[in-house]
Amino acid sequence: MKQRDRLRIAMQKSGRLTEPALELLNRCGLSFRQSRDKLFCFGEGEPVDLLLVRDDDIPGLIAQGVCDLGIVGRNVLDEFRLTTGREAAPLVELRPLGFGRCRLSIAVPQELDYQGPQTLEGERIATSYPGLLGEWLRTHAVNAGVVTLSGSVEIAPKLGTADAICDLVQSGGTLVANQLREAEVLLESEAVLAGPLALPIDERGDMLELLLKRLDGVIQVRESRLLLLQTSRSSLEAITRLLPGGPQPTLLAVAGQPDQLMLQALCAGEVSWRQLEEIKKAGAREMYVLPVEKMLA
Ligand code: PRT
Ligand code: ZN
Repeated sequence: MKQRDRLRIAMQKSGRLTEPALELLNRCGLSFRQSRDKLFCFGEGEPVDLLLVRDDDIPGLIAQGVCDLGIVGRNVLDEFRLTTGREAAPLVELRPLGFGRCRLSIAVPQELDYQGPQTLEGERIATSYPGLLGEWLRTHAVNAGVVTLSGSVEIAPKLGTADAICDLVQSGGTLVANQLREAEVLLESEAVLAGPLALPIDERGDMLELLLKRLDGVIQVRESRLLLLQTSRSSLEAITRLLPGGPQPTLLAVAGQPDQLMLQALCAGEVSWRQLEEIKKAGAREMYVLPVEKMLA
């Protein structure tokens, strides 16, 4: 691998993952100068640059060492891992990123009486994911024809080029619009940070380590809320039992009121009105739910 002192991240140029990926990198303190050809973006503060490409090219660019990291759907990464030979450098999922969620599913015509994997025996299944579908068919000992298409997979049954499809599903709206229904989920997907198995041994390795720490902080606080409230010592136990997740709360004394305490708790997820009302009933007052901006453990 060539020595380089700047980290290079490949991400989707324009598509579903572009905006959330850029926002995530910004939250990690990275900002970029957009270049005129818009393929390469120079990082302004930190030594991290971006390469904007089609999502399908991302795993290959990392495997070839052109980029050090990539932000890509697990579906694309796993398909690459299954369909490229052993000669390609092994890639790993460094972090799940919590956006771009969808699933890779087999869908069949609504009127078909689906009775499990064997229903697909001898049928033709259209997909852009021949690697993942092929693996699932082997695992379930089903002999089916795999029709590889690069797009518009969902209309294949109507056109008569396939009997079922294997495609990404999010809301399910596309399936309904094409008189199909989900029969099997092959993979739960989301955007991930992908990288090579081995870290580069130069400045990039140090930057990567720093970036992973920041990412962990950002991902953790994205869902975190800080709950503040006041309570009397006698209600403390009941209130603590109702606190939604997270580590032990911190207790602070209230000046001049020895019976009163301020409680501060980091909650792992959203705190609902229902939960707040329950905690209030148990004796809490002056409750605040605050978003967490940054966290460094
Ligand atoms: O140009 P480029 O090749 O980069 O873009 P692309 O068209 O291949 O990718 P894009 O932007 O459509 O998707 C990028 C990634 O987003 C995918 O690889 C997935 O990891 C993720 N993702 C999340 C999705 C969806 N949700 C999704 N719903 N990718 C595609 N879809 C499509 C799906 O193929 C189907 O046609 O949306 C339709 C289904 O959606 P529902 O909501 O009707 O079920
Ligand atoms: Zn693509």
